[in-house]
Amino acid sequence: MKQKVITLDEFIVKRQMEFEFASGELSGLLRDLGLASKIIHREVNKAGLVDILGSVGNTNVHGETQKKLDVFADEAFISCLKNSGECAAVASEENDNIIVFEEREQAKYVVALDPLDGSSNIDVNVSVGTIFSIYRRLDENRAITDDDFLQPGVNQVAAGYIIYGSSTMLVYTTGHGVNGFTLDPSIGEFCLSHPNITTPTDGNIYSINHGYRWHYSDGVKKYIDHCINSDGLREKPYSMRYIGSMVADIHRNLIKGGIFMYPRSKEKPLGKLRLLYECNPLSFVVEQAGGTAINGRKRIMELQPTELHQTCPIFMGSPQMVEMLHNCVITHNAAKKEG
Ligand code: AHM
Ligand code: MG
Repeated sequence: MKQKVITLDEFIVKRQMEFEFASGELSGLLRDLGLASKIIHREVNKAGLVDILGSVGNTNVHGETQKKLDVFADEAFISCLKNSGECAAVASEENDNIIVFEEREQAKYVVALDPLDGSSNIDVNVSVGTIFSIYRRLDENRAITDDDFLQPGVNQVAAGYIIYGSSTMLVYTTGHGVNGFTLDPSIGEFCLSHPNITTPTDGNIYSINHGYRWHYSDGVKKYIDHCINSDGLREKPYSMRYIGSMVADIHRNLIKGGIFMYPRSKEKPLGKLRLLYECNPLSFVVEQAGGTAINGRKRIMELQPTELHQTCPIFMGSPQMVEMLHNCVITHNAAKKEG
């Protein structure tokens, strides 16, 4: 007998009832993020038609002006969050400063997001994603400032990602495990497809931009040597998989087991990936699935952010693999240097 389909909205409401004193605001916010992602899904799936229907900045056959997809995604999420009523302000990769919704100043939550991560992959039909992180404001009676966003990742009340891949999936956590929903485009609903995701404790995949290999720290180089089995500690090397869309790389490793790495390098001494809306939310998901996320030495979610767009080195995934990387960093890097 077929199982009953559980939609994202049904699941969120069901989960809300499991928490004492839950007032439904967070549930509303999650549903609105789900709605915005369906709009992005529709546009991402039309991306290949841009050449036929009109290129960026031009007017298409319907008389609509084409926008770059990352700008479109940014505007769609901000508009959905503004209308939601539960979000007081947004920090986005696309905007230098936070956007405060004056008319929502009583709302309890703020959202940090990367509306379209890996957007350079759009033109070549490779998976991209959205990443979101939700915090409670420090004080609802005080004007919103950057400080409401500059909270360590352990304070996140919910976080997740949407992957626009061979199918579109939304994966999120509120700190009680991780659940994944696949969009059924025929009914326009996210349906529970991956309940209680747990990541394997060990894996066979390492994901890193090998092109920068000689620019990484000694500890990371040692770990790469281990991955390719030049230390002879394993029977065979790990498989290297690197899409260049963080969401897609993390999603694959979460399900199959593996480690994702974006270390510091000579060109990028503080790494590339953004703490607030890339590293923290994905660390929350990975940890809730039983994985680990560190900057080489410290837990990502315990880092105290000081700037909205700050970056950090990141290593995340199956706990045994991250532990081995950590050992390499501790042993081979100069004192206090992270990854
Ligand atoms: P973006 O936010 O500008 O799209 O950049 C983030 C992306 C990640 O998705 C991916 O892991 C990384 O940049 C790839 O960078 P690189 O090409 O340096 O390996
Ligand atoms: Mg990004």
